[in-house]
Amino acid sequence: PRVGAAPLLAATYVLDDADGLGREFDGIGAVSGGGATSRLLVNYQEPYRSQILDYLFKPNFGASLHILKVEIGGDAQSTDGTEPSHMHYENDENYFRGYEWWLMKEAKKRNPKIKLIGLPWAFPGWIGKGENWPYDYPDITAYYIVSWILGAKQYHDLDIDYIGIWNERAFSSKYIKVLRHSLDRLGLWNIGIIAADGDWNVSKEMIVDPYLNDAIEVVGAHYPGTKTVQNAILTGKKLWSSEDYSTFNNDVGAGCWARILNQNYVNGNMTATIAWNLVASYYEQLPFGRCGLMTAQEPWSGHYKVESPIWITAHTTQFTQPGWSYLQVDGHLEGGGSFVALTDGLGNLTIIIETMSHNHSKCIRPPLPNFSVLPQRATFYLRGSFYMVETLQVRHSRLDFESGKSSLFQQLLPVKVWRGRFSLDLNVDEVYTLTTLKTGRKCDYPEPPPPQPFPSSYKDDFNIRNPPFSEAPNFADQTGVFEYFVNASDPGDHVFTLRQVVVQRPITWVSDADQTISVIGNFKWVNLTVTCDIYIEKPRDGGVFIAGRVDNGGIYVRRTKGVFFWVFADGTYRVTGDLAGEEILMKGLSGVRDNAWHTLTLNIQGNSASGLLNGYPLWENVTISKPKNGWAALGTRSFEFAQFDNFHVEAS
Ligand code: 147
Ligand code: CA
Repeated sequence: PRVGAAPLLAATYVLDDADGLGREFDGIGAVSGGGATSRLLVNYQEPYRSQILDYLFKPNFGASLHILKVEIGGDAQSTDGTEPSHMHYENDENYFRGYEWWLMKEAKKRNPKIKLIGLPWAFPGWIGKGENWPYDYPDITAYYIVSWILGAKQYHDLDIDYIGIWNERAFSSKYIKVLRHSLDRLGLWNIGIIAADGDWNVSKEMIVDPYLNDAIEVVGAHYPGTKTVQNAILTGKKLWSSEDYSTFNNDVGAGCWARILNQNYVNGNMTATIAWNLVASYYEQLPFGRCGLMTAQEPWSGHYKVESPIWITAHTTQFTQPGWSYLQVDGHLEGGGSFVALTDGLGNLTIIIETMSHNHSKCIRPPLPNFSVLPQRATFYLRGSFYMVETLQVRHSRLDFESGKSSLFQQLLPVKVWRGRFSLDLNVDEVYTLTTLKTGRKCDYPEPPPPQPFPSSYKDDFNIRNPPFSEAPNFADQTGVFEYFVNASDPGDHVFTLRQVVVQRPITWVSDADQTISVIGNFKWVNLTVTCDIYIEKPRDGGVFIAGRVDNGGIYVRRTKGVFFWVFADGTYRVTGDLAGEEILMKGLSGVRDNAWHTLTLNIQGNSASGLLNGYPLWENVTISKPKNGWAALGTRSFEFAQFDNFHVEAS
C-alpha cells in the first residue's frame, strides 16, 4: 500500500478480438547506412564481431530485429561517410563492394525470416548524365536499382523484400511506375515499393493517381512524430515509420525508442518502425555520433557496448513477429503513456506498455509537445479468445535517471489472470511486456575488452591478395571511394595499393566536397607524422594530399579544416588549412609528376608543420593555429583516379 501517497490513478482497458483485429504488424527494424554507419563494424575481430551481430539479429537473444534496411551505396556522402556503388561507371558492375552485402548475409544467417530493404541516398553521376538529378532517365535509374536487386540474388542469394526511391529527397511518380514495371517484367512481384522515405506527401498524389497507388506497397515517412495524415490513411496502404529515432543511445534515447515503438501505431497507425541507425560503427566525432541502437566504434580494441535501446527493442521484437496483428484498442493510458496489444491469431497475446515521461523520451526530431505521465494502476480485461488466458509472462524495464542504474528487460514473476482480468501498478519511465509466449531471453556474452584509443602507431601497406572487403580497415571515406587495387604489371613495390575510384561527381544527397577524402585515426591527435606513397594518375591538373588535424566529415565534409599537404601533376605543391584549398599556407615547386610514385611526409608538432618529399625537406616552419586536433587523412584534388601505398602515422 502506498502509505501517505495520493490515491493511485486507476483505469480499465479492454482487449477483445471479437469484432476483428487492427492492422497487421510488419516489424521493428534498423538502418545500416545513410551513410557508412557500419563502417568500423566489419573490422572487428572474432568473437566480438559475431557477438555484436547476435545482439542485433539473433532471435530471442537481444534486439532480435525483424527488418534490416541498408543503403544502396551511391559513391556519395550520406551522413557519416560514402558507401560504394555496385556501378561506379556505366559499364561497371561489381556486387562485392562495401559491407552491406556481408551485413545482410550475417543477418539472414541468424534470422532467415528477417525482411530486407534497399534504399539509395545518392547515385553515381552517370545515372543523371551529368545532371544532379536521378529522374531525367527513369529507365536508367530503374535499371541501376533492379541490377542491385538481381546482384543481391545472383551473388549472395539474398532476396530483397522492399525497395525505396530516394532517401528524403524528391520522388517522381513517373520513376516509381517505371520501377514497378521493371520489377514486374522480371517477375519480381514480391518486392514491394516503399515511398517516399520523407514526409507523407506522396499519399496526396496516390489518392488521385490509381496507377501510382498500385505501384506502391508501403507509405513510408521519416521522423513522423508518431502521427500520420488523413491522406496517408485514405491510400489504404500500410503506413510505416521507415526512418526514426536518430537519438544518442543513452537512457533518453531508450525512452524515445520505447515511446515511438508503441505510439507510432497508437497515434499514427504505423505498423513498422525503423531506427537510424543499426549500430554506431563510425568515428564518434562524425555527425550524429552514437545514434545507433548500440555502439561498436572500436575495432582496434574489440570494445563495444550493448546500450539500453537494444533491450527496449527486445520488449517488442522478442514477443511478436511480422504477420501478427494489432488488436483494436485506443492505446492511450489515462495517466499518460501507451500500450499496444498483438496476437498471432492462434491464441497468443502480447501486450507492450510504456510510461515514458516527456523529458526522458525526447527524440532528436520532431519537437515533442508537452505531456505528463503519472504513476497509475491499469486493469486489463481480456475478452474474446483471450478470456481463457490464465497467466502472462512478464518482462520489465525501468529507466532510472537518478541513479543511472536502469533495470532492463528483467523477467518478473508471471501475472495471474483471473476471469480475464489482471491489474498492474505502473510507475513512470517503465516498459512492460506481458505475453502468453514462454520464449524470450536476455542473453549476454562476457564483457568485451575495455576501450582503447586508436593505435598511435599505425601502418597499412595494402598488401592483401584477396581482401574480405573492398575497403582497407579504419579508412572512413567522406567524399569519393577508396578501394584496394592491384597493379598487376607493377615491377616494384606497388602491386597492392589503395585507389580513389570515383571520377565524376555523384548525384549527391548532401554537399560532397569537390575533393575526395578518407579520414582515419584518433580525432584527438595533435602532434603527428603522416607518411604515404602517392601516385597521381591524372595528368596536368591532377593532385593528391595527405593531412593531419582534420576536423570534420560526414554531411559537413565541405567545410573540413586541417593541415593539408598537396602535390600536383604540374610539379607544384601547396600547404592549405582547409580541404577546399582556399586557405593557402605555403606553395612552391616540388618536381612531382603524374604516373610516378613519390613519398610524402607531413609532420605537425605544436603550432608548426613541415613537409618532406621522398625523404627530403620540401617546406618547413609553417605556422598552424587551428584546428587543434583531428584525424589523419588522404585524398585527391578532384574526382580523379589516384593511388596510395605504405600509409603510416606516428602520433603522440
Ligand atoms: C536523416 C537521414 O535519412 C539519415 O541518413 C541521417 O542523416 C539522419 C540523421 O539524423 O537523418 O535525414 C534527415 C535530415 C534532416 C531532417 C530529417 C531527417 N530534418 O531536418 O527533419
Ligand atoms: Ca602495397
